[in-house]
Amino acid sequence: MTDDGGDSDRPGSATDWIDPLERNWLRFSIALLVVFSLAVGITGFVLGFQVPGEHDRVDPNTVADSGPFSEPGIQKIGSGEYEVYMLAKQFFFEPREITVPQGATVTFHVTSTDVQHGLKIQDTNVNMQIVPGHVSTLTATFDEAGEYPFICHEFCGLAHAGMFGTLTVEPEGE
Ligand SMILES: [Cu+2]
Repeated sequence: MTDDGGDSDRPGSATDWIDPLERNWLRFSIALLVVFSLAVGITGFVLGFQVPGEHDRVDPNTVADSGPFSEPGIQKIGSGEYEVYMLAKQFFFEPREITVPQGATVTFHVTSTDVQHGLKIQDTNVNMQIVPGHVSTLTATFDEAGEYPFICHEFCGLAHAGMFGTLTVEPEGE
């Protein structure tokens, strides 16, 4: 057997034998990784964009029996600030009608008592998965009066299509 360790066709530098096109694609790929890592890092830790929180763990079998989820609905917690505790279950939201005044900042706490659901409130940043055992939390501000339909966007069974509701933002001064 011959020893091919001293291949005389290869120049000395470790990268010289890489095709220039391939080398440029490698550089491009590494640059993309750096850009994406920075984008994720900056949006997540500097701008505070976070996926819906999963910090609150609950028992889906008992969550509706006591605590805030036993009386789902909206509560005022400060000037212009509201909190909504909402249950998603086959096949409706509780509450399915929510009314807030214009300019209200609303924090939604949503959990499921059965299977996985979703909550998407049209024209807002509220779009989350509702996983049994977790409380999903997200805050939105409603500056424009009108009706904001919300739907379950995670197929949850036969009557999934009927799982919707409405958030109404009442104009100021009414
Ligand atoms: Cu559904």
